[in-house]
Amino acid sequence: MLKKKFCSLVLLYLFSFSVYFWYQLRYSNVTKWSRNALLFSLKDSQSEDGLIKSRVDYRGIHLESDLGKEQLTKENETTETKTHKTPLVTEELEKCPDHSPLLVGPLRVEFSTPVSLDTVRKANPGLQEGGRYKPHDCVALQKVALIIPFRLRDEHLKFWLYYLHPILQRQQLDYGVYVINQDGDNTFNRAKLMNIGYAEALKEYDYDCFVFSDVDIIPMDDRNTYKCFSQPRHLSVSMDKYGFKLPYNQYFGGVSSLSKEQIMKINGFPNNYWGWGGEDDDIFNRVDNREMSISRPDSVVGKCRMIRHERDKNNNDNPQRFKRITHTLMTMDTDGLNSLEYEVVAVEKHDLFTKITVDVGMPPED
Ligand SMILES: [Mn+2]
Repeated sequence: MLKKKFCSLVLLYLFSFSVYFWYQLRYSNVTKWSRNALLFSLKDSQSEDGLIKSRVDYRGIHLESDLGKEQLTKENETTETKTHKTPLVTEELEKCPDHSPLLVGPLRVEFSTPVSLDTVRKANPGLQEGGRYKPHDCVALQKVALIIPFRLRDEHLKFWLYYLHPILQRQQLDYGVYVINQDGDNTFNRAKLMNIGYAEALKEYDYDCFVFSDVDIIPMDDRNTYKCFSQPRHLSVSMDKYGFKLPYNQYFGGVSSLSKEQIMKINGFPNNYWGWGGEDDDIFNRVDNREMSISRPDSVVGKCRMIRHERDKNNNDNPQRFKRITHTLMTMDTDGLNSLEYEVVAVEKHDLFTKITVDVGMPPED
């Protein structure tokens, strides 16, 4: 009898203990925390989009510092259900700030040791195919296409990619890199390649800003933002080649940026400057003729280096350039984007850039 009583007492005790234990397990904060953590980490590994991941991270940090633990659990729960219902874009990301907090200022730029594309790939894991990038924790203020007129300068292009990709990412731009490669070995036509880069990039994405850069110019300060301004911008203002100053006041060569609207206003660039020189002065005249001015960074932020090289084959001085630049006002409405003719030979999507090879034709004989 006594033994039976003892047995049921033990059973009762065991039962109540397990109920208590179950209750603890179900409702204690600590357990819930780790449960949520587990759920989120599962979701992270499932989601292809970086969006959810950063949102959850952000929430975690924000709530941890601002709210009590109880609210934290609550908030986490609402996020959990929200992300469950609409697994992708849940809430809109905020705009990136006017001045990126990621900038570091002056940079060391040198060309003595060659770099490999593999090195550049490893240093820039956030890039998408074709040399595309956008910040994952904020919405970029501008969508920038970087246009590089190109022919047979692979070594220079490696340096450009090596230095520019990290800079452009720190500048929090939504960007794509387009190498516009002139096919064949006829006379080079830089400005026409720039027109083609503009047209081809727009076929791919809704870019609102275009930065035109020579392949051999590297900025020495990441505060020199490769974006567009209220006026057309000249970015390579103090080059080592010219003793870190402008060669002349109207100089618009090297690296420049123009918004889509600014490019439309000037009918793009001239198509008939064959060979070296003059086309940048023609572009300056176009901007000037449309009552726009050139904006520039100061000479400290605007420092940049040019890779030294021999003059390319089939890019001799254009003897017509002096005469042509005196006629810009007469030619700009009929020579430009509205008269652009070319043929795309190949489009290659590389990891670090999009290469578009084009047939630009030949200079007219006269
Ligand atoms: Mn050069």
